[in-house]
Amino acid sequence: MTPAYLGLGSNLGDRAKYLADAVRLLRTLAGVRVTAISPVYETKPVGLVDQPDFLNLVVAIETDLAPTQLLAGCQGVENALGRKRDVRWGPRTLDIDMLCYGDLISTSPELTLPHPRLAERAFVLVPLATLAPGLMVGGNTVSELATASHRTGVRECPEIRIG
Ligand code: X6L
Ligand code: MG
Ligand code: MG
Repeated sequence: MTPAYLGLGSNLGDRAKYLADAVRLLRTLAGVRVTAISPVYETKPVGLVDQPDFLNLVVAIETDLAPTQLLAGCQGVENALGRKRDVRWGPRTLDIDMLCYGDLISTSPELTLPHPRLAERAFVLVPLATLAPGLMVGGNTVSELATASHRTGVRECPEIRIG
C-alpha cells in the first residue's frame, strides 16, 4: 500500500455536495482506502481570477493502484460528477489532482509528481498541512510551505463537514 494525497476543488453549483459526493465515490474505488480528510476551505480563485470562489480540501489515501491507475480513477470520479473540460483553469464542478504518490518523483507529461504547482498554492498547502505537516516537497516541509504561502485567499469553513 502506498500513501498518497489528493487535492479536491469545486466552484460551480452545490460545491460542498460535489466534494462530499467525490469523497464517497473515492471510497468506492477498488484499491483505494481513504484514511483522512482535511477541513474544507473557501479559497479565492488563482490562475483565472474572474470566476467564483472555490471550496478546497485534501484527502489522504492508501492505495494498491499504480499512479496511472489512480489518475484514471480520479478522472472517472470527475466525469461522474459532471466535469467538463472547456475553459483552461476555468470553473468546474469537481477537480481532483494527485498531489503526491508516496515519495515518487515523476516528470512524465501525463502525470507530474509531486504536483508541479503544489509548493506555491495556499489552497492546497493549507489543507495538506493539516494532514501531513512534515511531508517533504522539493526540500521543504508542507508546514513550512504553508506558512510561506501566508494562507493568501484561504478561509476555513468549519460549518461544512465532509467525510
Ligand atoms: C500565473 C500563471 C499564475 C498561472 C498562476 C494558478 C494556473 C493556478 C493554474 C497560474 C495558475 C492554476 C483552483 C484555483 C484553479 C482551485 C483555487 C490552477 C488551476 N484551481 N483556485 N484555480 N482553487 N482557489 O482548486 O490551480 S485552476
Ligand atoms: Mg487543480
Ligand atoms: Mg486537475
